[in-house]
Amino acid sequence: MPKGCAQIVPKICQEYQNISNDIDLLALGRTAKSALWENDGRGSFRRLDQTFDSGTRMAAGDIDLDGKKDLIIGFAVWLNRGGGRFENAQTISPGMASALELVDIDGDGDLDLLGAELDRTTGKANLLLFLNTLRRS
Ligand SMILES: [Ca+2]
Ligand SMILES: [Ca+2]
Ligand SMILES: [Ca+2]
Repeated sequence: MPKGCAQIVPKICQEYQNISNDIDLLALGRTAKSALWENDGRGSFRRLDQTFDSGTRMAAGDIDLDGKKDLIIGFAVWLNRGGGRFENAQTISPGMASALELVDIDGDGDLDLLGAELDRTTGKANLLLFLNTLRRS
């Protein structure tokens, strides 16, 4: 688990820095919906109204380069529209991610998605690379 991450049974939580430049929590549901909890900066968290599909892995980064951090949950892309609202822009693979990383693989200035999914029939992990087409290298 990443640094600063706590366990909320039965959900996994991971740190996510979002609206007010403090550390918010994304509670990932393995079968239930995932939810975002905003840190009020005074030690309390408020659950936002919007829910997300279930997923066991997430990544955060500014995918569309608008200055607001977006989310990948599973292989679903959620663009941050501000005010705690996220738009499901794309689901790029039906698979269940076992690892996700947003990184500018091709060096063109936008974040690309590197993922891994477990192939349950072979027991091997498939490495998946999705290039962000916002900027073309
Ligand atoms: Ca963004
Ligand atoms: Ca890129
Ligand atoms: Ca690109």
